[in-house]
Amino acid sequence: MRVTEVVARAFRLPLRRAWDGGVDRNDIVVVRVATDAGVVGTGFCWTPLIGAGAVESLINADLAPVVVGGDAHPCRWEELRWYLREAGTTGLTLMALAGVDIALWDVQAKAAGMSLVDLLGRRRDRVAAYGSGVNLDYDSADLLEQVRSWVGAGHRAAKIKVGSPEVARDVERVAAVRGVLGPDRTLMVDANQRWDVPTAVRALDRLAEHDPHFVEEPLPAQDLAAHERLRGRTAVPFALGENLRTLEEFEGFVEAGVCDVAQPNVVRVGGITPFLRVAESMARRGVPVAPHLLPELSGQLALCLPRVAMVEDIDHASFEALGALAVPSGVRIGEGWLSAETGLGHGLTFAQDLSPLP
Ligand code: SMN
Ligand code: MG
Repeated sequence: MRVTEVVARAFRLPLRRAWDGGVDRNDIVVVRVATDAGVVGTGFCWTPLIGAGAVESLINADLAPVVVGGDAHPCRWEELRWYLREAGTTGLTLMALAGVDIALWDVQAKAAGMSLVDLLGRRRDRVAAYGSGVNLDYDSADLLEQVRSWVGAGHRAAKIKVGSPEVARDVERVAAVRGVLGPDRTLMVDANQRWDVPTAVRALDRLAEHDPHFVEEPLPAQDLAAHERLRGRTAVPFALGENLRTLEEFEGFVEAGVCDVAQPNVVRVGGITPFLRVAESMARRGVPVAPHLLPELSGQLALCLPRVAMVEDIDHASFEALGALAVPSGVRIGEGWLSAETGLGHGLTFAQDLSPLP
């Protein structure tokens, strides 16, 4: 089966409520891959703010001409990454590769008459999901209302932002959220790289009494040495990976003993092909994977991983909640569990009337 056409188009999806720092939208690049067997696959890239136009161009101008005419199989991933190397080997390059790779997996599953989950190998029928919000800017009342809505939806775990200018604000908010969750639900905190080592030590010393399951991205994501210094000074486990891009980076953090839960983002690592490699490597090293965001695809992958922690039910920002889908994906979250019955492929059909980038 050969590829006959690759077309990428970028779209803007406004958020219902802006995320911290005024992020008021998510952009996506939808990639259509057609084949000589008549099978058409859909891929996508996703970014909160930066890069969708560049990724769209990279796919249409540089990737499409080499993908067209070749085998419609994701095993071309290494070759395509090599081909793009002069544009860089991570960042936008990996996002562009993800768009094509996801489409090629969709093609493979559809051609086999299978769902993506069954093609990859379903290991479980459901995976635990947790409520998550980008809520550092929310006042306490809005934050607690959000957490109550997750409890009301049946979630048994929640993640909130920390990293306020004053540690005391974080302590007060985490204490209040623990009060809403009660002692038996799981509470996680995400600092989004906002701390340095001394601030992280101070904050985690005080947050520890509220029993955080983990702290996510306490420090600048690339600074392995800082994570090693912090490791010796707190007992709170570390979750990280949404800003790591390569297998080598994931393995480096795990081998340094500073990654307790790995959180690869399927788009940022370059697609399903490299995501599975990261997940397998993490499983071999005893590290559970909690795929970052994108619940409609992350959830399907999580059903197939050798070692999984949980998936993120991001508040009002799934593709379905953003109005990006023409039909429901078949991925469902309810009572704290995610399940997927997608039909053929990954089941994501993007709406025809999305707004292009201005
Ligand atoms: C996050 C990152 C990027 C976009 C939305 C949310 C956050 C998370 O760090 O882990 O949920
Ligand atoms: Mg995070």
